[in-house]
Amino acid sequence: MPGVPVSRPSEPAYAGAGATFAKLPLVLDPNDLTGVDVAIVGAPTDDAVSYRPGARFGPRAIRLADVGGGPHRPNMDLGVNPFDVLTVVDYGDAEVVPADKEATHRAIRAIVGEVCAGGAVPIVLGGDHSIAHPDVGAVAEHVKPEGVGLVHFDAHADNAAEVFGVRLSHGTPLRLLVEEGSVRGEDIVQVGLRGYWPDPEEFEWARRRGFRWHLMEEISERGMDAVMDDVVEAARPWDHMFLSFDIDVCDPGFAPGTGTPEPGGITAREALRAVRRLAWQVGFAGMEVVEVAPPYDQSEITAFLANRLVLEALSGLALRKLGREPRPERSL
Ligand SMILES: [Mn+2]
Repeated sequence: MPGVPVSRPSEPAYAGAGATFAKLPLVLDPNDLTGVDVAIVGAPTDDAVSYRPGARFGPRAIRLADVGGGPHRPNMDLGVNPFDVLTVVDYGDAEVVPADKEATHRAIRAIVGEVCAGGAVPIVLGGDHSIAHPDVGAVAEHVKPEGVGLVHFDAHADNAAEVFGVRLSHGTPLRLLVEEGSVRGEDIVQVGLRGYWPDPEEFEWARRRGFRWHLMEEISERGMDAVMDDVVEAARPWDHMFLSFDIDVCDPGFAPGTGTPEPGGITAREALRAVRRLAWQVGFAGMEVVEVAPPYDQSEITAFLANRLVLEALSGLALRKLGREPRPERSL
């Protein structure tokens, strides 16, 4: 097992000095990524938000939202313990520079690139959504000349040219990724959009570039499973998928701890099921969970949900690696 253990084996979740995800071993040296399947990486930055700050505290809160004592998590819906199947480590945080978005994004791009170069799949804990530009960009750079498609869960389309006149914002990462050629618009599928932002011109821009999106209204009409059928079908032909999960796609009742909440979103159950299914049926080359802002959280509701989204993703990837169907723990 690569890395340094951060706890004694019998410690419960609330004990111990180590604060890695699921008490996973800590790896800080890229040479120690050999043989690692998935590396958890923190991107603790919120300098690019347009409303309430606080997502810089997201990675720490997501790591600590844990009721188990370590990496033993048999998923009862899939019948797999991801940590038995995958070698997973916590690769620490990007070396962010407070108040310097450009330097912070360079650091995020570098650390995600290191994970990819080491042969591991990065799961990035945000951080505001501006980090999608460097983290998706790093994965896209790594898989070249193959392409990467993006499944993007969010209340907001994040496709604006600028927000309050600012180009490097948490509302612009998709525009930046498409314009620089990291992702083609036709390889982007968005889920859960709703509310009053962005403007029709931004949607028109996205339409012209072949973006597909499923409004929350469509989810209400057709149901989440039917919409996810379409998402899986759209993503399967891609060379690689990046799964971008903005926690504000969930209803603020399920995810109050976020900077720009938008009422009327998907439930925690729908979110967990969607991520589990995508990881299992499509697989991914990278993932991020962004916009968890602990200062607005209540009873760690949002942090726990984000933590479990990562566990569902790992469980789905593990089942995919085993190449078998789910074996749910049903009674007879
Ligand atoms: Mn977003």
